[in-house]
Amino acid sequence: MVDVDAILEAANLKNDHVREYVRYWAGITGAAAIEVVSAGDDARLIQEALEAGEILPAGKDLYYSRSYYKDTARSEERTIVATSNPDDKGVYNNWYPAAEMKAKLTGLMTGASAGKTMYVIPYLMSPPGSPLEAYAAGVQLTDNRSVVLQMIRMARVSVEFINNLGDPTSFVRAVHVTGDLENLGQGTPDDKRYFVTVADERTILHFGSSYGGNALLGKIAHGLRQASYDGWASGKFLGEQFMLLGITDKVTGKKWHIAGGFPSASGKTNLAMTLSPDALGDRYYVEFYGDDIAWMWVGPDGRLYGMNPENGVFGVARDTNEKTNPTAIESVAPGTGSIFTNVAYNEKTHEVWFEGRTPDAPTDLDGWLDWKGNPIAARSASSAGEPWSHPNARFTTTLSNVPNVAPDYNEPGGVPIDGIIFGGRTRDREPLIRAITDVAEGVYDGLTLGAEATFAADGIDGQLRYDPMSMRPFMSYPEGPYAAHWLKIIGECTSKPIFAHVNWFQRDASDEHFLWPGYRENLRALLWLMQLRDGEVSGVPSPVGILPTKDELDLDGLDIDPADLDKLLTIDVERWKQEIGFRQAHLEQFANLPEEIWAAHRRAAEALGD
Ligand code: GTP
Ligand code: SPV
Ligand code: MN
Repeated sequence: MVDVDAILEAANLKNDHVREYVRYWAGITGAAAIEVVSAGDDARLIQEALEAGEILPAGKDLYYSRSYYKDTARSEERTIVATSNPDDKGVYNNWYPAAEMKAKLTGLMTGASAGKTMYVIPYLMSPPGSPLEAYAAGVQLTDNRSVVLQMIRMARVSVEFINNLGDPTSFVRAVHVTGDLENLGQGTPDDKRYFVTVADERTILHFGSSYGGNALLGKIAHGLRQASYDGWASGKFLGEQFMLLGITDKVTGKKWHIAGGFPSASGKTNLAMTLSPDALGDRYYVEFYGDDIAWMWVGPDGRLYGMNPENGVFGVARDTNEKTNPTAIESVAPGTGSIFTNVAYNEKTHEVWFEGRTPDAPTDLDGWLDWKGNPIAARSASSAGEPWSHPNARFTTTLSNVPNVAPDYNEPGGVPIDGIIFGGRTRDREPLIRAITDVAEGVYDGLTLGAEATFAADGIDGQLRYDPMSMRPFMSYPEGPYAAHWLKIIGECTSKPIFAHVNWFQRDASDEHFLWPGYRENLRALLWLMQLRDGEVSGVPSPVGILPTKDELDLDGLDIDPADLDKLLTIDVERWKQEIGFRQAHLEQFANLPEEIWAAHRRAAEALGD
């Protein structure tokens, strides 16, 4: 038997409630050893993981990890929100009774860490001193050392965050047990994986994965599912899958902050890390605050404030290169401690590669292994064209490695938000940008965000689906109350953010090319939005929002086909009429949707002439 108390005492873990929690789960999981970790343990843990072959060297202070080949993305069907109140059941939260799920997970976890070390990771999902700090503390238990290394990069990890809690019982209990990955029946009717957030008990129980999205519990389980539930239950804040960036106009000295929701693998990291297009670089400077999660609340001055609860970036690797995202390339440069997962790896040179890193794959195949660990050179003719890396391959790095991270990213007070944008992969219908000044219409737009699904979740790439506010996979409470909570929080602001819908992914129907060049050029649309907000441009009204005119959009230095630009700045009314019908059916699924949202829907339908 492990002497849990002696270990926790030696690690200076003082909080008795945390101790009791660790003792309880150590007993259930049957771990052979317990170790409390802090960020300062990283170098030693890296060394141990290298020696054990759990990670491989990928250059100076860079690492490579491979997850089991059936364990490479979030599983939406296996993800559950549980509470003791059946009224918490929504359309997307996959609700189950708490008692049933706790019994189920306790059963699955019993003895499942036998022979392994259980790491205790005390963490904080906010800058220290944040007004939301009370919702940010957590303790993840995990039996997987690679998960510890990723958590150290993604969250602030130290025992000090849980020793001096205002309420010593108020921390998220986040238990992760990897399970026997080769025998879990992933994707079969006999799937044994369960990823459960018991939201009204602030307890997270995840069994059966070591992939980041399922195993880094501070990130989406706490930072999104638990936080959005806490924000609603307390009435105090919004926890959303949003990026957060700052734009400074060096000429006027103005600084704006924009937050925005795009579904998984739809461009949040790329937008948050964006640089000015070259032609505008002398004037505008973009700062990175966050790329995946924002918690937002009303500040004492009546403005909406936001902060990134994370301490790192877990970004999509594919198509990341010096041209699309030089910031990301610098963030994972030698010396950064970054970890690459499920990309291709050269076991001789220790290089990594993924699709889009360079226009063509390396020509000398010597030493190259694909993401499953199979030699590329040994591929049969029929599999020669298969990708070298998994489409959801990722990199993990800390915020301090991001070259344009805002100097105040760690400030507890957060930053005032001037604009909220929604966007996703939409091949038709959605123009480059349409601005929305009415709050209910903005919330309605978020609720009807429709986009093509991506490889960030298992098995659904390319399907068109609604993804309200980009929260569909992370929704923790019913959609009607969710909409009402949004209206309440933004309604309390005396100075409100402007809303907009953006789309970088419209395609030409005949040859499929993207009409808009995307990436760094996206800043042009955001600048127009901020000018509209400040009354410097007025745009043109359309049935679904205000569109920029060609003259208002700063196109300096941009090479774009005039026909493409016309298409990007107009509304296809017939296509939108059809969309209104789809939206009607989408919204009808949600019980107790506030009347303001239905009114916004009717106004859109009327404006389109329906
Ligand atoms: P999650 O981490 O899953 O929440 O994803 P994300 O929203 O942060 O997406 P990310 O920025 O990582 O982008 C996902 C993919 O979209 C990457 O392969 C990008 O290269 C690609 N992408 C991002 N922005 C653009 C754009 O403006 N145009 C085009 N064509 N592709 C883009
Ligand atoms: C997403 O899928 O939206 C991510 C990556 O940000 S994961 O951590 O897998 O959720
Ligand atoms: Mn995400």
